[in-house]
Amino acid sequence: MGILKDRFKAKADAAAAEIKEILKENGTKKIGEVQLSQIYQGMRGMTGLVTETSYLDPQEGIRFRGYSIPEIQEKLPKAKNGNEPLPEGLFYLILMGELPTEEDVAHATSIWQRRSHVPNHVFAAIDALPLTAHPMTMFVTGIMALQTESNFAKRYAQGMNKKDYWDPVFDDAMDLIARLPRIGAYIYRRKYKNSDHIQPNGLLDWAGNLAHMLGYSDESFKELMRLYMTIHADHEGGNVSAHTTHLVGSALSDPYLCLAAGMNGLAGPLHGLANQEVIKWIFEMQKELNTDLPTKDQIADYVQKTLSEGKVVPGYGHAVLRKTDPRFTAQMGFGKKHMPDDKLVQTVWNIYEAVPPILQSLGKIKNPWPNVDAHSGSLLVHYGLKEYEFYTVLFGISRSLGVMASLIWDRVLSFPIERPKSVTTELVKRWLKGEEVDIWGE
Ligand code: AMX
Repeated sequence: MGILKDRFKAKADAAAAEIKEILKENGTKKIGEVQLSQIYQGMRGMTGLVTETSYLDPQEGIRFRGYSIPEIQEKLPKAKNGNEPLPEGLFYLILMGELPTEEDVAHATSIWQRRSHVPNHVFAAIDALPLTAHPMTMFVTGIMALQTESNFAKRYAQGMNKKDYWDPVFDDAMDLIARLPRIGAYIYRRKYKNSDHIQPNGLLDWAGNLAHMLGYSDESFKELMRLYMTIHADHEGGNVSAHTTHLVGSALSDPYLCLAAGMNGLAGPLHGLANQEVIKWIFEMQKELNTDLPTKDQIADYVQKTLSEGKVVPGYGHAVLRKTDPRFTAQMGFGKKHMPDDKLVQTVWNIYEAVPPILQSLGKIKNPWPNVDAHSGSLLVHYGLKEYEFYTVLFGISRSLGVMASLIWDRVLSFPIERPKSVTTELVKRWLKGEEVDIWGE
């Protein structure tokens, strides 16, 4: 652990000095204007955050420290005999800002293997919920129960120097990431497999072990988990799960409290829950049309029906992206390689042809193209993981990599408590009339 932490601190000190210099010279420069409509409409297009780990280009999609999805697929180390990137490598890349060696990735794997023990009271807390509880409710409960283990909370209570905050945050982040696969798999086996739990295999990589504990021994399912955990990890800082984790962290809430908060945001249907909504929507379409391979015309009619009922087409659209999500394309590549004849996967591809022109024709949707969630469920169903309510937990385990890496950076850079100004419509009306009002909160 020491090596990674020391290396990180050296990088962070250099970055902090550089930022200080940038701000000294340029701190008063304007980076944009805020229009009245933006504060009513989700602050879309308003730059308000610094997130070091990744940047989302509206046309190209996500870049992790400058590397696109095809690039990380090529450059990140793989498991022995595997072809997909190991999420340990992605974590190293976004945390450290440079590509890891095979050795760096093996080191991260061994840290997470060593730190993966989940105390019994966490399982007891999950068990206290009825089986009918949503898996995301169980997941957040598990994370909250695990908060008893927070190094940051303990050291803060003892009294610590501000300069040291990042150190226990780093440890908490590593502990949390190490333990989440066990918690996720426990929830899955409890809810869907009669609590027939599978003990971790201490020799497997992080995502491979998750696959094993879920109960899927197929090598290509392990590969899917590696790809899945890598591509869902981070999507710059403004999305609901990342922004929430960052916001809560700015109050110096410990990483467990922050991640639980972020995961509650991920559980919303416009964000991470969309992956379950996509498969639910396709299953309902198959049932209604009485076929497991609807034609493109049938799909088009079904989309029109969904829209006429005032619902969104799940898996399509994005607040920032304006092209097909490269995370969708990466999963399509996996499907073409491992299961090209799967009818559900083919249906996802047919939906990809049918939906964009319809959404485009409405004229109001800024991005008619598929996002990550349009594809993920179909690959899981192929291996037998049909219990779609569980899907967002998988997204959450992966997302922990990005939001925890960012939280470590937030603390090492001493970002202050986040507190944007808000106004009332009453104040806006008075401002529009030309009255002297404190609209800027200065
Ligand atoms: N189906 C139907 N209508 C859609 C739509 C879709 N897939 N995507 C956007 N719209 C509608 C919006 O609801 C909005 O309608 P309104 O003006 O009547 O309120 C209008 O088009 C304009 O929206 P927008 O500016 O294009 O999108 P946004 O930035 O407000 O929202 C998102 C982005 C993702 C919430 C939206 O596209 C959506 O609801 N998609 C479906 C849910 C989904 O797939 N979410 C997952 C996103 C990825 C992730 O976080 N995991």
